[in-house]
Amino acid sequence: MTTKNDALAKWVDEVASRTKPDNIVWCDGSDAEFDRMVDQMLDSGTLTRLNEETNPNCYLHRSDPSDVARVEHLTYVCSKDKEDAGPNNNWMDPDEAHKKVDDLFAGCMQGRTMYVIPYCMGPIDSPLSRNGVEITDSPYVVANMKIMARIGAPALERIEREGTFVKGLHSTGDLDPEKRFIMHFPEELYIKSIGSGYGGNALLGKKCHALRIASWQARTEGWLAEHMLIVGLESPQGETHYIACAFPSACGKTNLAMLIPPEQYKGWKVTTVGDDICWLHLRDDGRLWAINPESGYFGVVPGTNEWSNKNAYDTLKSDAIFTNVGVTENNEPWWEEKDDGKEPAIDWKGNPYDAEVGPAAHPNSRFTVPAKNNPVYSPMADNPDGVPISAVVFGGRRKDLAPLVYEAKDWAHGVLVGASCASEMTAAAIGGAGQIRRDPMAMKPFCGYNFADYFAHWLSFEGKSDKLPKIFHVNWFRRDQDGKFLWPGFGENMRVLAWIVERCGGQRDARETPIGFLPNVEDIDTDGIDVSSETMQALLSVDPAKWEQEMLAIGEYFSEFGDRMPQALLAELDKMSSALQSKAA
Ligand code: OXD
Ligand code: MN
Repeated sequence: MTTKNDALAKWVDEVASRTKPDNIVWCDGSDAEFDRMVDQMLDSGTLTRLNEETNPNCYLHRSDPSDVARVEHLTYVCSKDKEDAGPNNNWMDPDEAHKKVDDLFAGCMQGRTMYVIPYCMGPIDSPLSRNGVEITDSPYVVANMKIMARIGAPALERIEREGTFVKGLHSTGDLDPEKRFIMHFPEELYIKSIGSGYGGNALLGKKCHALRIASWQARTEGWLAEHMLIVGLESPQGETHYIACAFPSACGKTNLAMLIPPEQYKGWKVTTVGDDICWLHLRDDGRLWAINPESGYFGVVPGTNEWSNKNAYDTLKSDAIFTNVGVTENNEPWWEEKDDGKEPAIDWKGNPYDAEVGPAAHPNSRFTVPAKNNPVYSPMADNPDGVPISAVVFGGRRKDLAPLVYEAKDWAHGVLVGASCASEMTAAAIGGAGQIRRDPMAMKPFCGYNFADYFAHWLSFEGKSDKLPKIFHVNWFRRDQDGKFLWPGFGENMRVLAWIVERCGGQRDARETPIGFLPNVEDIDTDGIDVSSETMQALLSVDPAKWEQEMLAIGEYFSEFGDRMPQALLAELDKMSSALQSKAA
């Protein structure tokens, strides 16, 4: 296979002459090709087959122990003007960045095969989808890309028809953390990633293209590329609302997207459109329509069990590539809180398991699995038009301050709510786990341009439609003084989603506070869960003094963006601060 697209053919030649692979394979995306990749990795020891009876067609990959998460400190946005990347990104001059990585790419594929993977982010027949081509020397990347995106012949046809694609060059190099870089050149629609095989660094369609490059493109073209799950909620009356939720990495997006409603909500039907990324377009009807650019899930494994998320648990029983989990004596995959009554024998590094040494599964161990395995997969995920969004929900992991749920007063206030999100960091990125950091719209690691411009872009939607989604904020992670979670989470989050949907349908009133509209305590159904009305009061409390402190911290954070910060957002912050002050007075 080769291509009729001259730019692509030329780029492949150029890369080959720099990287010097032994041979070049154009990926057709077929099942036979996937099987060939797997066989090759089984032969080389890159993969091992898991227990065929309990986990058919499932494999384990153990990564280099230094290569287990995204590397934000080695991820750069290399725009021509440093200010365009903003203080939220590491920046390097594009010429310098190209030179730096090109030197590392020189000859790096000697003795290896170079794979050319044409892919399409989004349904293959959707005008909202975008094309890309990833060149890689990793069969693990080829197999995972087949799960995560629409790859191969249909994508190449689309590229040849449309003539445009994002270029992504990847090599595992020698996995030396000192020679690891994830570089983005937004003006050239080019990504160069070397030295890592980890999903977020190496499956270039995902974070690098569908968020960093796409967010830049979205701004210039008038749409939004967001770190959001998309879930469909059909009420017992048969009305479906789609909601898009932005939570930082490893804060439960996959769980929420596949939620199983508790007994009291059995009349509701929950379906998954996406679990990580959402592209939003304003259509002529004035509504924001969303597609999920991905076709698979790259989810966090630990904590997944039959009780926390049976849908996810069932989804990954077959056809999954596990990375960095433990195994039992019986060769079944094992992870912390799997709660299946079995014991790990070998840990994620391949050593005999010893609880004293560390967990069996790495805290950021992952599964890659086709979305269609999900028992509640929404066929709308393949709809070329996407789905209309009724509510946008922001959130984070905060042990205090933020109530269980509140609703922004209007779009501009909602943008402030999103822009001021903060969260405890998790194992999804190297370094800093547990520390609170500002993570606007859960996009801190993923926005490919200056956050000040990004906030202005979000604000710009206000005047364009009066049918924009309502904006909410949730916090499933509030704790009591002993550090115990106040809210049970998982499927019980349905109780909060139901309130959100009812607010969207105008069926519920709420109490107005300086931070937004909060539920009346009795409007969140606690029937069947062990949450007392005092706990509910605590979950829905707003402490004006603490919030005033928060306003100062937000103001300080915004000041990092200097004059570029939109005045309208600062005005929203002032409005909220004054409302809090008059409440406290
Ligand atoms: C992810 C992440 O893998 O956000 O989705 O890190
Ligand atoms: Mn993510």
